Amino acid sequence: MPISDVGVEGSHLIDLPVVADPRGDLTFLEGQRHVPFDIARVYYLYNVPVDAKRGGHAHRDLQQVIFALSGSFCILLDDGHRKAEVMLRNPRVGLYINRLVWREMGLFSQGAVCMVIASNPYDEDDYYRDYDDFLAAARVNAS
Ligand code: T46
Repeated sequence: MPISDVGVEGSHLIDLPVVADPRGDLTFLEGQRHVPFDIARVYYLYNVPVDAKRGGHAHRDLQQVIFALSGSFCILLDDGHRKAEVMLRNPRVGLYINRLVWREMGLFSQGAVCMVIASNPYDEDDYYRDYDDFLAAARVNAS
């Protein structure tokens, strides 16, 4: 399971296995094996307009791995000190996002499908939706 750092606190790309077959490729993932947490939730974005912006928040505790199952989109990451832009377009490559990382998503291609594997159930109290609140928390965390 090769991984590559993207330059923002803890975030990295995860390369999943593929079982190639003339009938079509098969990729799989397991919690604590291919993603570094027990999987509590899966959700996906689809029917996304090409000019849509999603994200615009960070999480207090949640860890996620994001995949472009179809098409492509761009994710801007920000840990309060460093920023990185990652384009996802390969369904076997996921982006792990650690807790306390601000993210913004855009540049969705027509028909893009974004699947997210998450470490916790949905909890609105886990969100920082205000950038300044996030920055304050990220700086306390880093000190
Ligand atoms: C991220 C990107 C990729 C739920 O009720 N349950 C859920 O599991 C989720 C994820 C959302 N919701 C509700 C909460 C909001 O009323 O759906 C609405 C939109 O949720 P959110 O603002 O989280 O949507 P996105 O697409 O901006 O962000 C989501 C993830 O939350 C986020 O962590 O990285 O997808």
